[in-house]
Amino acid sequence: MINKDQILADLATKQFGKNVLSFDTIDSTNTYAKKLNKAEAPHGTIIIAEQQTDGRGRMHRKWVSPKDKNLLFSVILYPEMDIEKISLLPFAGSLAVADAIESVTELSPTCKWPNDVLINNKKVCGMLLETSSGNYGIERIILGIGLNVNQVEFPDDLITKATSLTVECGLEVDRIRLLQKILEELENRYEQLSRFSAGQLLNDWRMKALLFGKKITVLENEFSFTATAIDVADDGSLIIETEEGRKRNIFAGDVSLAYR
Ligand code: BT5
Repeated sequence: MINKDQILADLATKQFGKNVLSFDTIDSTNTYAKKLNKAEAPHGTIIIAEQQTDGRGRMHRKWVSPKDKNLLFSVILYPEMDIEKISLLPFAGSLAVADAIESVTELSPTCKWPNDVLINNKKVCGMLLETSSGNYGIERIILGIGLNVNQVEFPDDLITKATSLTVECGLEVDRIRLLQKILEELENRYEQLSRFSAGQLLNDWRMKALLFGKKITVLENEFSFTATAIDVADDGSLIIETEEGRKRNIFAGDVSLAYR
């Protein structure tokens, strides 16, 4: 089981990952994180598990992952930034994961709006951000990350759309080193977002995004339509052009999206 000492050895962060709660089996690292107060789980705390019995995706979807193979963790954040920047945290997250993969392996991942990481057009990582509000707006964010690392077999319904690092590079990947790198990249991106204008982060994300100019299928309220992805706006929404030539912005909480 991945433990705290392994993670802390050589971890080059200030806060991220310095407090670790690690489990063999848990329902969901995000669900567990929600039950903790700030004293138990300060900013940068991570909850990590080898297996989840109720791993969650967005919009009540499931995240499935075999035991001992992948990375399943949540980072607890008490963000001191305004709401506009908070809504860009998925970009910080996916960029951090993509950069970490690139530096630990020879692979070249891409980012899919809003918060997936793909390799060869298959999903290798997904993120679930959950917020809780206090008297002064958003108080806490739980950033849940599921990354397929050393998984070789996939259930039938995922075979065509999911992959792992080991499938793509043919080697077993050191999960500890990768986790440390993700935490380091994530802390750097988090600081970049809180200190500087969001443009820098979005520009870096654009460089890793394959989407622009591509035809996509947008599923909105059970209604699907075809459009072309144009760009990501400063608020993190996706600018699309419909087949009728109308430009509009779509928001991550409202839609699902597939490449065509
Ligand atoms: C996500 O949702 O991609 C968010 C996944 C977040 C998982 C982490 S694990 C640690 C933390 N604790 C949790 O309980 N969750 C977080 P979404 O975009 O809705 O994608 C979900 C869809 O991805 C599913 O409906 C499947 O089609 C697909 N999927 C499920 N498991 C997968 C896997 N291991 N690899 C690739 N795709 C998967």
